[in-house]
Amino acid sequence: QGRRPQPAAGSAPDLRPLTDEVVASFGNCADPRLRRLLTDLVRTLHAYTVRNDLTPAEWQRAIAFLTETGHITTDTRQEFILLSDTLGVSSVVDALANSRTPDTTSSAILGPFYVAGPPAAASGSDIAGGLPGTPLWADIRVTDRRGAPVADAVVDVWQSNEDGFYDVQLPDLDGPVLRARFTTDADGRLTFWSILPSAYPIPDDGPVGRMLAAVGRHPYRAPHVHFLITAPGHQPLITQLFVRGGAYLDGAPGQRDTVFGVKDDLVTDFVPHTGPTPDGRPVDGEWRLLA
Ligand code: MBD
Ligand code: FE
Repeated sequence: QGRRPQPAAGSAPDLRPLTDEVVASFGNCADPRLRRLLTDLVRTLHAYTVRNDLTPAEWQRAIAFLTETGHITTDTRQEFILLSDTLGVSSVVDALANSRTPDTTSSAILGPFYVAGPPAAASGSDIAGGLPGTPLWADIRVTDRRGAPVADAVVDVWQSNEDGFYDVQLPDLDGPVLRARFTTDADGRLTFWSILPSAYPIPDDGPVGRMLAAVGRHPYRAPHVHFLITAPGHQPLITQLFVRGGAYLDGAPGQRDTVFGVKDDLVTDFVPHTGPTPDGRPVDGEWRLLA
């Protein structure tokens, strides 16, 4: 017989003493935040396990799933960020951190495809690197909370190509494309040429894709362009702009953006435009993003 009282045959054991013992084992932790987080994690995980009467086979399967999620796959990503995104945890963390500042453009989640230190590009240049797609002219102003222009803000931009792939997913490309670093001018402005983003499936050939398939969910994100904006004396802003009228912007649960990333004020007019272009380039069916 062990230290714990044995339950009557057939009834669920009382596991509270075990949970309490694990929690008490954190008693010497010098970092109060870590102690609190571990304590609540253990209580939550134990309660989850008990409530669902988890079997050893199920727990082994969960561990195998998480192990695979942590493995580096072809494009040097592991899938924990995708798992966090597709379970909505990234959006919860984002909302907790960023939903309490009024009068600002909403933030959005970072996603797995940001690469730190993208190549510097001059305002007005083309970031599409010759990739096919519908031409997009972006004209963007960065302002502070009172609407005053922010000069010398550093604006990192990244997006997928027409088929929904980011450059890091395309081994045949040499060098970064569809990602760049701009600096705003005295009016807080930056402009660039690109291509119109389209709806696209998040990588679904790994464990997260299997999870989505198992619950009957699609892997698509609403079409978007990512921005990370930093300026001295200002909080950084990580955000995305979504193409108004694009796919997966609304619908029933499970039919919208698969990472729960869309916020209404980030849905932006990408305006079809014909006529002379700002730099005189001949284009057919150009679109404009005025943000
Ligand atoms: C993406 O392109 C993305 O932006 C997010 C948040 C998750 C998966 C793929
Ligand atoms: Fe993205």
